[in-house]
Amino acid sequence: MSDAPTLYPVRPDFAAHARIDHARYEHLYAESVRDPDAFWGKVGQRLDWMRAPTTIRDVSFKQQDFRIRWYADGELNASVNCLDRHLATRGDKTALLFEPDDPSQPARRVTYRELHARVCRLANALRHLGIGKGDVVTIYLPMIPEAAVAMLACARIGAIHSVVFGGFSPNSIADRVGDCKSKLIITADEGLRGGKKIPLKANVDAALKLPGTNTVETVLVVRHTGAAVDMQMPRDRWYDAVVDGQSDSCEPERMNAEDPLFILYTSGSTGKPKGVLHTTGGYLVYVSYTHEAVFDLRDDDIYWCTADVGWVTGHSYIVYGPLANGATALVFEGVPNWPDSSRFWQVIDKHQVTIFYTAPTAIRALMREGDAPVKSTSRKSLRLLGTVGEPINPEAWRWYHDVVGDGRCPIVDTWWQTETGGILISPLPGAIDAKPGSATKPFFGIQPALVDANGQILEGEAEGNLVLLDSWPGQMRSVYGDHQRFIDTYFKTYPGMYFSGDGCRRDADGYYWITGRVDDVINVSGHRIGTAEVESALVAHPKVAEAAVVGYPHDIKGQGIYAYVTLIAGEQDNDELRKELVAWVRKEIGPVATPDHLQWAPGLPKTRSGKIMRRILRKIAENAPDQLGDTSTLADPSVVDALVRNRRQP
Ligand code: 6R9
Repeated sequence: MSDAPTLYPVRPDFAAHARIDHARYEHLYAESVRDPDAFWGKVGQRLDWMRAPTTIRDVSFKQQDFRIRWYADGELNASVNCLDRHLATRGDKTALLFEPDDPSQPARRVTYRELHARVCRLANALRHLGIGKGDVVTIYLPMIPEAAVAMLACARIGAIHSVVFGGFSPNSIADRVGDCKSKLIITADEGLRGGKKIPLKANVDAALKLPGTNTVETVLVVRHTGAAVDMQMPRDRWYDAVVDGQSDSCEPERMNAEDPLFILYTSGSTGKPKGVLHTTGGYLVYVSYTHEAVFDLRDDDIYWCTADVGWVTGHSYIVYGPLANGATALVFEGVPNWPDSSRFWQVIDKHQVTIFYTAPTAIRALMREGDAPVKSTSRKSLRLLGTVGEPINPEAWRWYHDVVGDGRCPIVDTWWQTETGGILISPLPGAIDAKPGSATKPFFGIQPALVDANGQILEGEAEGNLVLLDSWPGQMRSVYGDHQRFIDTYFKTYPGMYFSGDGCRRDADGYYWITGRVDDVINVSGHRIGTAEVESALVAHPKVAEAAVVGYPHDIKGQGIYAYVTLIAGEQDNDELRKELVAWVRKEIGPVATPDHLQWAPGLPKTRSGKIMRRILRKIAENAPDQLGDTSTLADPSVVDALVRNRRQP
């Protein structure tokens, strides 16, 4: 691998037809930071406004007069921008192309006209059920077209949606429903993934027995697998029954640009997951523009993003960005390795996918299966590949490029976050030479900087913490119900700057290389898990006295979850209890948070003030006991020896 190229220049054949070439990128970037009002004013015109904005940018990251407002006097409706405005020109174009979990079941196409009608029917039904502007609707659905229908129906009537990933447990649903005081939940009887059934309705039932969830008046249930489920009348209603008979036109709510569009819960370094709040105008401008520019979108593209709508990638780059752009987006219910590890590539051939956007963890898992499952398919339709969710290691990047893309397709490695709404750092495929493992250069209007621990901005080649010096339209606006937490979490560490929580290096060419989280967030297969969440799940078990959780390098998942557990006095550790605790965390949070390794810890390394020294625990988990560093400030240095002796052997 040592002689493998480190630079993949823009392909001239790609650049020749690309929307943005190198010169145009440089020109537009300079303009976007010199005069953001003019730049974003112009970009904002890509949407249909009910009232065109006259103010574009109104931002201060300073504590005293903190505000983030974009297009603040504009009015629009997101569903109108994703649906109605396409009807005249693209009514019969496929909006959503649904590929079910089971490949023997037929794929389904939903045209823009049908999607519009389905969204209107559900929107009318929701209004009929008493849902209106500002109410919160929780969506807990599998990857089926109804997920997009539900999101857009909320947008149509000004309700705020909160999508909860189908892999979360009843406890996690209850936490999220309780936090945002949801009035209605849209779910399905069951989900399907890799041939396995996921009891979505039963999970909702269990969640609604938990305290704090009594705001929920109605549960709409999509009949998906046809499984028998408990229906508790009058709370539970079949989706079909309430939607059938509704009119397929629905007057859209006039929304202010800064009215909330959705909440999405994400893990941070402390406490419970926070409800990241995105608003309507700036978000939609930003996701539609980045989707078009980064993926060099053309009208005849078949675009496939493999994310789940339960994560921000599904919100921005399956639903809102692509549909605002009138694109055809593939919605895939299944998994990469079922019925076999050729599934992704078979789906690409079946639907003639041209743009494919997935996560490094999937690439690494499939790479491990060798080239044959890829080579048995054509993939000739592909013209562009993308990745998101975590740093991609150069080996996986090259395999993706050489084997999946046959050396023919550029790769866009897109860095962004739930909080950023859309892509902030990424190559534009016709403009920026790629380097495997680097997200390369900032998007228009994005001003990244690296700072040291004291907040000093580092110039030139440097490594530090990644901050953003100025706002962009897709930026989150608040933590739902706790605006101060928003300011404290993101703007206090380095006053006047947005702190991403990521570490990053900038090379001599000005390319950005994200090195991973520098806070107590673990990135497991591209899913963010707060160490504090796993710890509080563990200590909720009656036999656990204390727990400390860290991330460690994992070949496929990027990072794995390593839990150190101290039992209460008198409890005996054994393999059975270990399994029980792992299952307990799965049940408390969901399968995404399953610890990969659980080590018994008679004691945890703590400072004299009682703070757990995670630095040491991370080194032990990494199997690097020779790099523990200074342990002299520990209250009891001897606990470290015991942990080192009993550490995981890779
Ligand atoms: C979109 C999304 C955000 C965190 C982020 C960073 C990591 C995402 C990345 C990447 C390196 C990339 N991350 N994309 N790291 N290269 N291309 O994933 O949002 O779930 O909020 O995660 O993911 O650590 O801070 P989210």
